[in-house]
Amino acid sequence: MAVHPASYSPPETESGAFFKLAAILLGFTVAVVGVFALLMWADARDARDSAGQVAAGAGAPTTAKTEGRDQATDHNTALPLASFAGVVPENAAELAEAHNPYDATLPPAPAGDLVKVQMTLKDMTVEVAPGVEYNTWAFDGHGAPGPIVHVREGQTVEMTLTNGGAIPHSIDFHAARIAPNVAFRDVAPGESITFRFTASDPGVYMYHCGTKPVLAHIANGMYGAIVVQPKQPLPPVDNEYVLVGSEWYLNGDGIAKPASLDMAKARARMADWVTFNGYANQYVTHPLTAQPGETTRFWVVAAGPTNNVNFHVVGAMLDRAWVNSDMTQFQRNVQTAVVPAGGGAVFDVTIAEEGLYPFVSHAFADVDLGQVGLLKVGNPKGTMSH
Ligand SMILES: [Cu+2]
Repeated sequence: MAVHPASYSPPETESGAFFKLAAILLGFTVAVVGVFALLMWADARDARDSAGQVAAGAGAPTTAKTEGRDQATDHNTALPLASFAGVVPENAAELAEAHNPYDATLPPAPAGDLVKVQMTLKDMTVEVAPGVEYNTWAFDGHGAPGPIVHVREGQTVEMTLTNGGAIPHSIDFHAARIAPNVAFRDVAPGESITFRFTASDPGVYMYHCGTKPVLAHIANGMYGAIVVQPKQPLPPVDNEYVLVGSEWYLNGDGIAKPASLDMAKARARMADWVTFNGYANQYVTHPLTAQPGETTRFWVVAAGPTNNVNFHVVGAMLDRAWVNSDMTQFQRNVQTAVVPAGGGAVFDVTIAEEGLYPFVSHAFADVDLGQVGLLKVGNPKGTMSH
């Protein structure tokens, strides 16, 4: 019986010697690359630290105006980045039940040619997951997202933004064709801006603060949705919900004290929580509803700052999908449609059978971080098993 050694060593031959030499050279190369990588890392770290100092207004007196910026940029000096994904207090289930969900129902569009929209910016602490608090810069005391704006195609929107926060902010409507340097300019704390635009493009659009660094302002909750109802009426439906996808990057778990933005994590796309309408899993605990045989219309915006929403309803089809908010045509029977960060889309879903139908971003890392809800059709017994 032949005995097989645990590891096979070929006899030393000419090619064996060649491989040995190659291995030595390879080892040397790896060492050199390693040293270079280390130098580059140190360099990047220096660059980032000095960028942070610039953004924080180094040398400027510390005022309320700079404190907000410090919050966005200053603490992000420690590597490696720590994740607080899924970290909730022990009574999270209870807190989730007690949470008052963001009302996803599309509000009616006002009548008349002119729609006046007023929002006051406010720095406020909100919950982004059960027992997880976060310091937002919020549109109109809503936390995030800001209020749903609903207008009709052809109406004039008069937007007045009052900055009740500590640093300059602005508001950028993707539904507007307008000179951004004028309408979307920064508004100093305590001041207001008013501008008008015609809602000439139907669909669902993102609005957000466009003040630099935009990544920080959106990540801090400064976004919302505006629905522009087409002149040519859409097929009638029974329920209409607005969902704004977004993600949160925390510099702490937000349990003992509210978390703020970790800018390094936002740059690295390392979200702790990903949500529909600002709070992880809120429509799992408090499902959206429909009756069997009804059609539900979802107006979906991906606010990001960075993530798309890969919209999918488990157990159903997107019977009509106005992809990219192009309201001139729809696709039929779509399984999953991408709503790009900064984009919107409209989906009609008809469900015949009673049950619990999860709606998700089918990028499942985001489901794991909270971007999932339920459409409860009829009065099914029990809960989702997955
Ligand atoms: Cu802002």
